[in-house]
Order: sequence, then structure tokens, then C-alpha cells
Amino acid sequence: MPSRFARRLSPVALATTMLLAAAAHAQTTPAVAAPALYPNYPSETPAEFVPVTASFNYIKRAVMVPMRDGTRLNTIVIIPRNARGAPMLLTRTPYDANGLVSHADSSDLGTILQGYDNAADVIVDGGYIRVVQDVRGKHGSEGDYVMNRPLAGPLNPTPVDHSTDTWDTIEWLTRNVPESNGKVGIIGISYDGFLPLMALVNPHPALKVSVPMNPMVDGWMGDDWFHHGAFRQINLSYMLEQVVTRRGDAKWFTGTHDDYDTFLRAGSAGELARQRGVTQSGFWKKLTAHPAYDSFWQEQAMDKILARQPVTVPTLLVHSLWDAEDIYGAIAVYKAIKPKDSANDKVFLVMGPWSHGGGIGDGSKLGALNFNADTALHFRQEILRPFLDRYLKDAPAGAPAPVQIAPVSAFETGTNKWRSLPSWPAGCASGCAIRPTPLRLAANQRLVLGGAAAPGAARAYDEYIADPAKPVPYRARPLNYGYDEAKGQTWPRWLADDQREASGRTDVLTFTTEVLTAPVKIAGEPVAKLVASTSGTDADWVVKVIDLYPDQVGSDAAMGGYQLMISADIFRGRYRESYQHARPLAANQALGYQFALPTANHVFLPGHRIMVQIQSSWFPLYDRNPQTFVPSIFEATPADYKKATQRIYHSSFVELPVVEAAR
Ligand code: PG9
Repeated sequence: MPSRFARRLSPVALATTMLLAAAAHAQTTPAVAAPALYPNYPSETPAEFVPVTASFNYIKRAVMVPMRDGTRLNTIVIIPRNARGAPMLLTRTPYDANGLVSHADSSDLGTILQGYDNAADVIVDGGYIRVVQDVRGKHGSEGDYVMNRPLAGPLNPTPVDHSTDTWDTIEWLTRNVPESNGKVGIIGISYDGFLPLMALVNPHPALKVSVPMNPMVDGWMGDDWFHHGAFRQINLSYMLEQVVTRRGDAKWFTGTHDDYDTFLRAGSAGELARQRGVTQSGFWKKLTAHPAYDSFWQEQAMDKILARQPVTVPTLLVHSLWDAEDIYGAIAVYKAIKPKDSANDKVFLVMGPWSHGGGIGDGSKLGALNFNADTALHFRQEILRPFLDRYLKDAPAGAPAPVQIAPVSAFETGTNKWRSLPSWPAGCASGCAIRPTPLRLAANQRLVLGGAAAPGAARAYDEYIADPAKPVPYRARPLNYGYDEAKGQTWPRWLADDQREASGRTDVLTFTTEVLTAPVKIAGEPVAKLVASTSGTDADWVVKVIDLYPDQVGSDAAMGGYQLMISADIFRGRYRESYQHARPLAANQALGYQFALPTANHVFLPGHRIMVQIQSSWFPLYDRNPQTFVPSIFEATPADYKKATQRIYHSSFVELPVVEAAR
């Protein structure tokens, strides 16, 4: 393009300038192929490649669906070839929608849907249209990301949230997927289980079911960020990788073979967050600004939000009994919304012997435990599939009435049997009752089930030294947090680990009943009711209810003497008087602590014993308590961490929800 400027340049400079100008021009003009540089030697790459998918048994469409504020969300719609009048099953995710439906480069729908969030067998056998969407601010979607984006209101000054984004998405789907029957279900695990809960706030009329699986519900009380105020510092890697870049490409690194060393050398969680860049995450700033259970956490707790909503959409809550991540959420929501289900036909619960998300995998085993049948397959085929079909499919004229699942399907561990129940907690379908029964500490590390406290129990105690320099590991070292089994990472199933290593430590108190001569069944949440003193001014208390197997198990030798956690949790002492306000503990005074432990549905069989372990750290899953009261444990200095003498008085007990024949 000769110009006044061009006449003064040498031939080489002129050619270079023209090439740069052409390149710049190309960047500003519509995407058309630049003229071949060497027409006599053309590129072998076509100007635009058109994938050939005629042999696929599905059609995949990627669409940027506009929300009401103009933000467009990357939405993958996968339609079984030749589908007509098919229902749609939606999952919204921060974890890369494209990845969730690309398990393999395959022409087969069932093959690409293997893996996270997809109950592939149910989706494919059921002929469902599969829709997966990146949430606002993540991966292929536009917009800004906020962790568990709260509802528009005091915590979210914008007019958009996951409720509105889900409504807008469903509205678009019903208008733009002609192969569908216009009915939509939403399903997902974990964060993707929190989103089906958000969908229940002002639900779209085409939303016919919601299946929150192991949902994030209350990040402070018992799900991913804290448990009763103790900080789950093992999730620092998630806070980095999930937040600081749109596509999650900033990666946590490790410099040790044992996570225990990484966290102990760093000192406080705040120091490690600084060392790894987590402090650049806006979520970190919010989390550390709200260490107590203030309105920031209370107002985004989904059980509390849904307790204020009408129950209109059939909802199947899925809970895992050994859920290492969100063991609180599903049951909390069930307790919040079930009372509003007056006809007992809208709110359903299933609980299985699984790890987090285990309901879509192989449910035959969990670590050393063997359930003698694929419990997850049973869930998908006998519970999830009929539930979805009933509400999402158009029944042909004259078809038999669709199957209605039981209000509660609860796997009973110990006996390894599924129980269909009218509600939860319930020990049986009828003819039984739940009796809160004290499991009392007694002299000589004994436990006594039932009865009154022994004389002098209030003055008797066992004690241990809690040393922050040697915190109790949450599982046998070396610790290798992660999900990649090929790297020996078995985080998901750590709650089912054998606890005998811990029982041998001097900083873990262990109490045990006599050998049971009759089964003891519990159904519901055990409650820890401790009377304890500490020589410090803050303390953590970990209480574990354990099934102690017989010394020898002929059918499975490895289970001999196995100490299986049935229900366990931590409580940060500074919140003893109030979850909203941290206060120092009076040193060396016997003080009461009461906190619920996770839901159990278990039978302690004859020949077994019941065990309780008590300790003051669960490291590095939880950050260490310095055991001296400091304003912020995130910023505790090395000098703050001090040994403490902990005394557990024999007036302590764990209240077990024991199932007995109705009197
Ligand atoms: N609930 C899971 C999680 C959230 C936050 C940190 C770590 C795990 C999940 O959404 O996978």
C-alpha cells in the first residue's frame, strides 16, 4: 500500500513495513484468510477446519448463552442423535464444562461422560440431553468470579447471582433446544451440588427436579472452609487454583514428600498463604476478615436460605456417610426444608457408604471396607434413575404409574443393608424409636453405654499434653493430599482410615466399651458433651466415635482390630460461648463443650466394641490452635504456639442416637 510515508523507505524496510501493516490490518478486519505468502506453496492447514461428527451417536453444541445482564455463559448442549422430546439434565460448574464432557475423544456419548458429575449410565440409558455450563467468571464464560456467589443482596450488590443465571439458562434452553420436551433437571456434586440448591431460589417453571449431591451448604459450620471454627487449611491449594485465574492454571506446588512438613514449617495458615500467593485471592481476604460465624457466613448458608423459601421443586438430596469435604450440607438442608414438605412428596434423601461424590462411582468398597455389592450402582439404578424419570419424562398414554422412591433411602453400615424410611432420622420403617443415650467416659479408659454418671465422675479425669510442635496427623504419614490415585493420593477416603495409629499416641485419649454381646444401632447425629480444662487460653477438641472390630476377623484378616471412624469432628474452643464471637478460655477450669458430630446410620455388631478418641489437633487438615488466645489464628506467631495440659473429665459423654424397639 504505497503511501507518502512509503517513498522514503529502503526496499527491505518497505517490505517489512507492508507485512507489519498487513498483519495489523488483518487483526482489525474480520477473520478472513490472509493472502498466501507463497501462493505456489500453500499451507496444508485449511482456512477453517470443519469437524466430521456424522458417526457420533450425539450432537454437541457449544453456545454462549446470554444472561439478563448481558454476560454470556459457555454452555455445552449434548443431544443424543435422533432425540425427540428428550428431557434435559443440567450441571453448572466452576470446574470447566468442556472438561466434564470430554472424558475421552470419542464418538460415544457414554464414553465422553465418564467422570465427575456425570451419572453417565443414567444419563445415556435415560436418553437425556446433557447440558453443562461454566458459571460466571470461570473457564469459557464471561463475567467476574466470586466463590459461591451469594444471592443478590447484602453480600452481593449486583442484580445477578446463581439463581438468576440458572433461571436465564433454563429459559434459554426451553426456547433453543427443539429436541427437548422443555423439562429441565439440575444435578451436581459438591460446588456443583451447591448450584442445584441455588436453582431452588425463585426456580424457573421448567425446572422439574434438583439433585444436590454432597452439596456445599455452610462453609463455616461443617463444610469446606471451617468445622465449628477450626480452619481447614488443607484447602489453601483450592483457594489458589480455583480463584486466582479464570481457567485455574495457577498451580499449587509442593517442596516436600509429606504435607505435614510443608504446613508445620510454614507455621500459621496465614504465613503459608503468603508464601504461596493465596493472599492475592479476593476470597482469602474475605475469609480471613470473617474468622467467626458472623453474617458473612450465616447469610450465605444455603440451609438457612432455603428454610425461607417455599418447597416447590422435587429435590433428591444425596449424602455420603464418609464425606471428607461436605459432610454437613445435605443433612442440614434436609433438616431445613423437610418440615415444609407437608405432603411428603417433594424432599427426598439418600445416604450411602461413600466418600465425597462416591454415588457416581463404584460403591462396592471404601478403602478397607467391603459392602458386598455396588451400593452406588444401586443408588443410580434404583433411586436416581426412577426419580429423574418420574419428573422429567413424559409418560406415554396408558403407561404404568411411574415409580416413586422412598422418602429416605439410607444405607445401614455394619449390616450393609439399604433401609427405606419415611423420614430422617429414623431407625426403622416402624416400631422403633431413637433414644439419646449417654456413652460415658469412665476410669481405666472405659466407656459405659447408658446409665447414670459414676460417683465422683465430675472430679475424675484423664489428661494429655497437647504439643503444637507435634500435632496429631489426620492420617498416617507421609501425607499426600490429592485425588490422583496413580500418585498414591487417597484423600477422598481418609475418613475410613484405621485409627489405631492415633490410639497409640500419648496425646490421644482412647476409651472403649466392653465387647458388645448385642447389636447397638445408631441413626442420626451423635453429640459430644465434653467437660474439659486446658492450661492454655484456647484449645481444639476432636472427638471420634469409632467401631472397634474384633481382634480377629476370619473373613478379612486385615480388619482384625480395625478402628473405623463412624462419626468424628473438631470444635475450636474459642467459640465455646458463641460462634459469632471468639473468647479466651479460662485456664485450668473445667468447662463444658457441646457440638454435634456428623450423621451416622450404623450398627455396632456383637463382638465389636465402641471406642471414643479425644485429641487436640487434626493436622494439617486443620490449622493448629496456638493454645494461647490470639486475635487471629491466621496470623499467630511462632511464639504464640505453646504446649498445654488438657484434662477430660469423666462427666463427659457422647450422646448416641440409639435405636430401640418402641416401648
Ligand atoms: N466441595 C469441594 C471443595 C470445595 C472447596 C475446597 C475443596 C473442595 C468441591 O467443590 O469439590
